[in-house]
Amino acid sequence: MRKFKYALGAVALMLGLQASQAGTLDAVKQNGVLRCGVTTGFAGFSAPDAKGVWHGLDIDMCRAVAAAVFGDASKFKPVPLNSQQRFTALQSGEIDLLARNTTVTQQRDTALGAISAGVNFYDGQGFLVPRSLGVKSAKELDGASICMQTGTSNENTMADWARANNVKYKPVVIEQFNEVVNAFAAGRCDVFSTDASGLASIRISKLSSPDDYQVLPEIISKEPLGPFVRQGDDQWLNIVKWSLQALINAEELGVTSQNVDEQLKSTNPNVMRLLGVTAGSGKNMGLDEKWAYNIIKQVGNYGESFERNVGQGSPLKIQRGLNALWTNGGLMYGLPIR
Ligand SMILES: N[C@@H](CCC(=O)N[C@@H](CS)C(=O)NCC(=O)O)C(=O)O
Repeated sequence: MRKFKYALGAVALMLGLQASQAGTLDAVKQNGVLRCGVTTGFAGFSAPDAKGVWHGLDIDMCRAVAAAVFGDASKFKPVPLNSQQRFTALQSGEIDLLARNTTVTQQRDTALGAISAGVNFYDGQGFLVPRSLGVKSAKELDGASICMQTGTSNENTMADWARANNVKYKPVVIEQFNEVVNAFAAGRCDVFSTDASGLASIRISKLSSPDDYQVLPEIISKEPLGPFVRQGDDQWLNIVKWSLQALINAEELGVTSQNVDEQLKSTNPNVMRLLGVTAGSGKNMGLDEKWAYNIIKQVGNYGESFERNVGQGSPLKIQRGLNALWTNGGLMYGLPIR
């Protein structure tokens, strides 16, 4: 029994070491595809269309990294994961990148073998209720049953907020996304609580009559969502981090999927560095100098991706709000590529 336990420990340690070792870029290249952890299907962020092709703001993160690494945004494989499964999949090496409405928290960044590579959507936790409940504010939720998904930051945030506001509630916590949505739609709980982006997506894409539901005005937390990688591979962390920064910088500089070829002639030093006309940034990460050019040409800039997937060009119609560029009063601020 004891021997067995030691053997098990040794295997776990080996797996841990393997998972935390550097060399993700080489492994991804060798596989010929980026394995990207996404949701099980969450419209606007990561969901398959009728033909089985995945789209969304988070899918564009997978596509951007695939474009940076392979020069081909299509070279990624979506790996659907529910909230509970996502960090284990990253730790075990099943995925190379987690791009799935995941909140950056100190605990996740330190204790789970994962590390954040930036924020691609600033969000906050909110509440979705049927209009028939007749509730106008979260403060009126005393005694309500609240649906949430297992393994989300939403469970703890809800408990903290309820305690602070003297609201008693009954948590209904379910592991599978579709099951929790169905429980809510069937009235097995009064309220759905998760990130506001999630509520907008659920309301539009999962409920048969969206107008029968409303999102309450209270946002009770900060939920900065973004991509994560495994700890222990700084080169790979940089590739994911700077792929996101390239999307944001392109929007700041007015470089789009439509004008990127024209912009190759730009004399603006920032554009020249972004597009690899002035070399350096690619070599520093072990990538082709056209890494960011390929991202912008195939994925577009952050604003294009936002509008197409979750903004005005999408059914969700989410306002830019906190996700506007800093020059427009938002928090999106491209770290300098130089
Ligand atoms: N941002 C929160 C919540 C993210 C989350 O997992 N939300 C659920 C509820 S909307 C979800 O995306 N589920 C989709 C799935 O499991 O496939 C977190 O990081 O814990």
